[in-house]
Amino acid sequence: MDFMLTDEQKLIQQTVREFAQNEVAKDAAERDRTETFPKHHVKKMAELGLMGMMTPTEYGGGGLDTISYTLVIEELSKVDASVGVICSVNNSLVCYVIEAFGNEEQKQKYLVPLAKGEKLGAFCLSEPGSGSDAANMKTTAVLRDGYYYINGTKNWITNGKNANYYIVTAHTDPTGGHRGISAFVVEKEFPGFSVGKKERKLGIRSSDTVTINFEDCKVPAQNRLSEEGDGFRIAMKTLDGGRIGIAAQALGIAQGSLEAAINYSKERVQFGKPISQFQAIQFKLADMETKTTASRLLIHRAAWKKDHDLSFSMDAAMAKVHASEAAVFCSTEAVQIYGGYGYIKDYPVERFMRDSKITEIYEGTSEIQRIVIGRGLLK
Ligand code: COS
Repeated sequence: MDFMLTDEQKLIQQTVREFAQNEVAKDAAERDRTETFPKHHVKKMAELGLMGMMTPTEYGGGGLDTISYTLVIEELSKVDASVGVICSVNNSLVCYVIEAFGNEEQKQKYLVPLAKGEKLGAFCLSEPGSGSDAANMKTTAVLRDGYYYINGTKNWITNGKNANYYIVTAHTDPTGGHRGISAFVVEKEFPGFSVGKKERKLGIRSSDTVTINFEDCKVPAQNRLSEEGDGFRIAMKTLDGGRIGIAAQALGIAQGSLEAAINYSKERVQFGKPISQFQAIQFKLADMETKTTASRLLIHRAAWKKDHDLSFSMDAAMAKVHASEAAVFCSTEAVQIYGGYGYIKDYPVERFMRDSKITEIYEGTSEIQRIVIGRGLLK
C-alpha cells in the first residue's frame, strides 16, 4: 500500500493550485453575487488540459488517471465549487460517456473538441418528475426516417446554457422500463432543442443550471450511443464515475473551509488570546480535519479502483456520501468559528456553506448513495 502521490500527480496538483488560488479565487465572490458563468476560467482550464483530463491523448485529452482528476477538482473547489462542477461534468458525465460508449465517428466528431475544451458538454438525465427514480423519465425518442424525434423536458442541467453538446437519455420503448431507455448526443443547434429557465440557486451560483426543452428535436440516428435500450446502464455507469468527481468537489469545499477556519482562528483575538488557543475551537478543527482526511482516503481509493478496472460503485457512493456530509459539516463549523464575520459576504466561508449543500443532492442524493451501499452489501 502506498499513500504517496506520484511526482506527476504532485505537479498537476501544484499547477492547478496556483491557477485556482491566483486566478479563480480573485473573482469567485463577485461571480457568485452576479451569477456569472466563468467563461474565462473555462478557457484557461482548456489551455491547461483540464476539460478532458482522463480522455486518452489520441482523442485530445490529457490521458491522466482518476486520482489526478480528483486532485484537480479538489483544488478548484477549494476556492470555487462552481468552477469545480463545470470541470467535473465535462470530464465525468460527458467525455467519459462518449469515450466509453461512443463509436469512432462519434469520438472524432464530439469527444475530441470536448476533451480539448473547444466545446462544452452537459448531461441530461433528470426531469421535473424523475430525479432519484431516474428510470421513470417521461422523455421519449421515436425513430422515423433516419432521425430520432425527442420530446420532453430535462431539468437541473449543469452547464446547460453554455454547453454545445448534450448527452440525453430518453425512452425509445416507453413500455420497456429501464431497459427501454437509450442515450444520444444532441447538438444545441438541432431543430427542436431549446434552453429554458435558468435556476436561481442557494449555492454554486456561477455555474449555470437550466431546464432543457425538446420539441420534436430532430437527432440523426447515428447520434445514438451504443444500442437502443442501453441508456439506463450508460447513465448508471457514468454516475458512478461522476460521484467520485462530486466527492472531490465536496472535499475541496471541506478543505477550503478548514484552511480558512485555521487561519482565522489564529488571527481572531478574544479574551486576550487567539481563539485557536481555546479547546472549543481546537475540537472543531480536529473534527473537521478528521472528516476531511477520511473523505480524501475514500475518494482516492474509489479513484484507484476505477483506474484498476475494479468494481467501484459502492466505493464511489461511500466517498460521495462521506465527503458531501463532511463539506456541509466543515463549512458550517467554519462559519461558526468566524462568528458574525462568517455570516456576511466579506469572507468566503458563507459561500462555502451555501455551496456545500448541493453535494448532498446532485449526482444522487445521500439517500441514494446509502441505497447503493446497502444493496451492494446485501447482494
Ligand atoms: N452500473 C451499471 N449498471 C447498473 C448500475 C451501475 N452502477 N446500477 C444499476 N445498474 C443496472 C442494473 O444492473 C439493472 O440492470 P438489469 O435490470 O438490466 O440487470 C438496471 O440498471 C436497473 O437497476 P436497479 O433495479 O437497481 O434500478 P432502480 O430503478 O432500482 O434504481 C438507483 C437504482 C436508485 C441506484 C438509481 O436509479 C439511481 O442511481 N438513482 C439516482 C439517479 C441520480 O443520481 N440522479 C442524479 C442525476 S445527475 S445530477
